[in-house]
Amino acid sequence: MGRLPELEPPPRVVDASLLAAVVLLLATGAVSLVSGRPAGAWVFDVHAVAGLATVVLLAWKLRRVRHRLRPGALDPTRLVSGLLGVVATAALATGVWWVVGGSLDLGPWGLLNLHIGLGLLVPLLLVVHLRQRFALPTRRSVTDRRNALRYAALVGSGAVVWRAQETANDLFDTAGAERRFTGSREEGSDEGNRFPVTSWVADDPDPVDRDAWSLTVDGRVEESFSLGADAVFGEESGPVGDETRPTGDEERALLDCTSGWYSEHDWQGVRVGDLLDTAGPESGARWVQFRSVTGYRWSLPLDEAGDALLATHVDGDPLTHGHGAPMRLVAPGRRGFQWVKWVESVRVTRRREVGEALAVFVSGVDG
Ligand SMILES: Nc1nc2c(c(=O)[nH]1)N[C@H]1C(S)=C(S)[C@@H](COP(=O)(O)O)O[C@H]1N2
Ligand SMILES: [Mo]
Repeated sequence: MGRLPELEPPPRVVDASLLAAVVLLLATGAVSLVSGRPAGAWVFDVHAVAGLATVVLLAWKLRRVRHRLRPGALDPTRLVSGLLGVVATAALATGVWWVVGGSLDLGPWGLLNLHIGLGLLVPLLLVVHLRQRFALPTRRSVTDRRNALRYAALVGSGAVVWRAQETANDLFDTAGAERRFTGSREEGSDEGNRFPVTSWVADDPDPVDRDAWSLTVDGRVEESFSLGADAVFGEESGPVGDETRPTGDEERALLDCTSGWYSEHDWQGVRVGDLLDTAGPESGARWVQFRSVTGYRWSLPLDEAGDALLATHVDGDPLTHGHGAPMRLVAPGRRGFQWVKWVESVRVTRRREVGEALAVFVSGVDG
């Protein structure tokens, strides 16, 4: 470790920095889950550099307190602290592991989901830990110029390691090298339905009977209407899975799932803008909500919704059930969880429904 101890700020400053780092990591982590456009790439960079700086902070902290965490010395308070140390270490390790190309098969979840889960556990344990042990840093240590310099060095080395990692990943051509700025890796682009099926939580409906299905457009519109399978797929349409081509529109778009993969395709279907033009939104209408047969739903701002597509086909092949047949939302620039599958309703609203964020998490749980 050599000169590292000289870099080490006083204990309470380290502790306060860890708290600040956790807040920053949680905030950037949360925002990163809904960022899918390159303009938001900095959020991922801040998350990564803060994570690397936290590795050093946590190492200092654990070295300082390790004597309190000996098995013989444990009481309930220290147990929480010890658990927090383990969970925080695991959260950092899984993040780093992902970046260098690691992966993990946990049934429906993967390494990135584990990283997110561990990251969400940290604040829960931290709240308990802080109630037991919180102490503010002294005023002097906060204004001490040496501490400011130590910080610059810490964040600076985080940034350097972050850059070096990109070079190393490229050099050794690891799975980590093909990451998008969101951290996601490519899977099955331009290969029709051959990309991962991701229905998180419990959304797993029976195949939707296309002939009994219809798409309803209603809400704050001049004229509501429904389209049956005939109108969407054409009169001579057979069962789902045939080669009938859609008569409508095409859009190239990239689906980027927060579990760590992305896939880019040409999607065919019905432009949402055309549906909205037909229905005629009332003045004051601002959102469009897309709802699945399962209750899963998400809203897009009215203007943006016009450019979205309700896809029936991918790369010319009819969507499979797993990918949302007969119809799924294609929302360019939005993260995968907003691409609602098995859509049966398009509703124009004035306000966004508060419960939809919750529905995304619990939809399908009741069967
Ligand atoms: N109804 C419904 N739509 C859904 C989901 C779901 O669980 N239920 N999962 C979402 C998530 S998290 C992603 S990444 C994409 C995945 O689409 P795919 O299964 O076609 O790859 O669908 C989204 N749409
Ligand atoms: Mo996802």
